[in-house]
Amino acid sequence: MAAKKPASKKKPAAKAPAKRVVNINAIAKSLDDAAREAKAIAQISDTVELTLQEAYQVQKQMIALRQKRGERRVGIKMGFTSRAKIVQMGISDMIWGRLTNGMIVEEGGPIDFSRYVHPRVEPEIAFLLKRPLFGLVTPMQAMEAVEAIAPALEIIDSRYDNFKFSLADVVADNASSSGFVTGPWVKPDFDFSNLGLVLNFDGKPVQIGSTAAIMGHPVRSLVAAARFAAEAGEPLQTGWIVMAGGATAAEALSPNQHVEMEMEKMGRVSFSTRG
Ligand code: 0L1
Ligand code: MG
Repeated sequence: MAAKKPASKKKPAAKAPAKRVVNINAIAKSLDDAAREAKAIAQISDTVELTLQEAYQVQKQMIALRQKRGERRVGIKMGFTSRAKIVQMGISDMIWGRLTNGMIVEEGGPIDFSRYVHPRVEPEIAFLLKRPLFGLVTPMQAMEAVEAIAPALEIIDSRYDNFKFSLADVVADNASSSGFVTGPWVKPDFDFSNLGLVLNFDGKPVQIGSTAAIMGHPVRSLVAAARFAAEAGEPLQTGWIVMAGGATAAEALSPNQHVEMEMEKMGRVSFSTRG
C-alpha cells in the first residue's frame, strides 16, 4: 500500500507591502490650516515618513498657499545652527525655512497670543542683503553681499502636538517659523563673531548667550543659507533677510509678557504678547 502523502503545508501568501501614499498638497494644507487656526495637529510621521525632499516640497507648497493669500517672500531662516538648539530639540541636521512678510512683527509691537499654538522665542542675528547670494561662497564673499546686520528675535510655533517632531516633520512645517522681529540695523564693519546677548522676560534674564554659539560665527550660517538656496533653485535676493538661527535654547512665551533681547554693540529688540 502506497504511503499517505503528508498534507502539504501551504505557505501563507506574502502580504503586499502597504502602498506609501504621500499627498504633498493635502499635508501642506493641513499644516497651513493648523497655523491659521492655531490648532496643533498630529505629527505627519505618525502616518507617513516623508523623505527630506518631500518635506521641503510640502514646505514650498505651504508657502505657496500663503503667497496665494497675498504674502510675499522676504527671506529665509536657518534652523539648528547652534548646539543649544540641537540639544533642546534632539535634531542635529541644519534645516531652513522660507520667510514671508506675513511673519514680520513690528519692533516693540504686540503679538496676539491667541493666534499661536504654543509659541516660543529665541535670540538670533539677522542679515540684510544688498545683492543676490547663492551657491558655494566663502565667508568673505557672503559678507560682501550684506548691507547690514541686526539683533533679532524669532517666534517659533510648531504646528505639531506638544512641539514634538521628526526632522522631516519640522522641515515640512517650515522649520516652525511663525514670526520674527528685527532691531536696529547696523553696518557689519566690526567683529560680530562673539557678541554677548541676554534675553529678558519682563526685565528678568531667561537666556544668556553669544553670537559665537551660531556655528562659531554667524556668517557660517549665511554661507550655508546661500548653499541651501542654490540647491533649492531660489537664490537669496537683494533686500532679503536671513535669520541665522537660535543662539540659545528657545523659551516658551506666555500671555501679557514683555520680551526683549539686548545684544552687545548692536542694541535691543523687543515685542510683547497680549493675552
Ligand atoms: O533657529 C532655530 O534653530 C530654529 C529651529 C526651528 C525648529 C524648532 O526649534 O522648532
Ligand atoms: Mg530660529
